[in-house]
Amino acid sequence: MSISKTASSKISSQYTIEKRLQIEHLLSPTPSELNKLDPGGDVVQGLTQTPKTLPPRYFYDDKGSQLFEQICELPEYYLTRTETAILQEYAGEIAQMTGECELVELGSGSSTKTRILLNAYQDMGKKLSYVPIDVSAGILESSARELLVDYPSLQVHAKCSTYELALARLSPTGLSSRMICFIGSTLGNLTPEECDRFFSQITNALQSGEYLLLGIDLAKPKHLLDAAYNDSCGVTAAFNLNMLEHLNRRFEGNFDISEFEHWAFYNETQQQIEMHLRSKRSQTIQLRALDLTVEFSSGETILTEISRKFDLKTMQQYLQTQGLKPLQVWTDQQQWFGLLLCQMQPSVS
Ligand code: AVJ
Repeated sequence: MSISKTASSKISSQYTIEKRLQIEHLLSPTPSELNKLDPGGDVVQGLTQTPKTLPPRYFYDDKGSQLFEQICELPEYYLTRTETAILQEYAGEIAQMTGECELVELGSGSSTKTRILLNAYQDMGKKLSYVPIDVSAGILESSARELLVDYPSLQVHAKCSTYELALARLSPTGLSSRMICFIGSTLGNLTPEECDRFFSQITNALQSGEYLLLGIDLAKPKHLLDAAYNDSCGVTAAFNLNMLEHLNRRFEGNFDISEFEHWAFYNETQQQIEMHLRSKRSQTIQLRALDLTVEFSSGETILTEISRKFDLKTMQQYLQTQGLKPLQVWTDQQQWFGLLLCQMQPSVS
């Protein structure tokens, strides 16, 4: 019977999970070592400048990653749903175009969308090798284990790391090619300057002929964007405020999250969502591990995230200037989200 067969093959694959799983910690998981490797210099820098800012990667402790998963399910947050639908429709085409390749995913989170790609490569009888990269150790390990149960031939080499560190440390792939997947429009979190730096890290990590799969959120009417970042259940607000709890734990801080509020809006001129935490009153906070004292005036804000909204044509031209040739662009009927497959060009020297 096919049901019991599937069940028994899942059970037997459990024994091979440890053999097929490798987890590398490039960010130290223990706080004492963390101070050496990850001193929070970016936090000090962001909180001592005017206006104050914090890097969006501090959203993603284990709780923040869970809150983000909840955001993806919100009716107002169309991004995940739309990109998933595009992937479902075109994953076969993507696998067809690249042939066998190792999938490297930046910001893998729950790896839910990645399954669509893995299915496509599996259906074509290709070898499956996956390198998930995420700053949240909890979600990285639990998703890797779930994948290994469901894909009995999959090899996973996970890296708990920032993108920068992981890209600089990619080991050579055993497969014919490699595709870096940067989906979910995380690119939107980068300023244009950070974007240039990021693409030079990508193109350094890729060999000529290898691939980048890029998912980007597209510009659209303001009311849709404002709603997507101000959901009626308050999940986005909780996600934003959780960054302060994460900093409290990580750097011995004393932020009181009831003294801050979520504030997000679409800046049409800059074509970006700007998400802030606003201080409800004047207050002083401390981050003892960073030896940092920060004064807030009433109403003062911390910019925690920008989320840029792109244009497909401009993005293709930009990628070309970065040495990445757009091979194919896919979008949904409403043109809300875009997926681009690019190929690393030989370097002209
Ligand atoms: C994961 C960066 C794509 O910008 O939409 C969701 C994060 N912030 N709601 C985004 C986020 C607020 C998300 N990205």
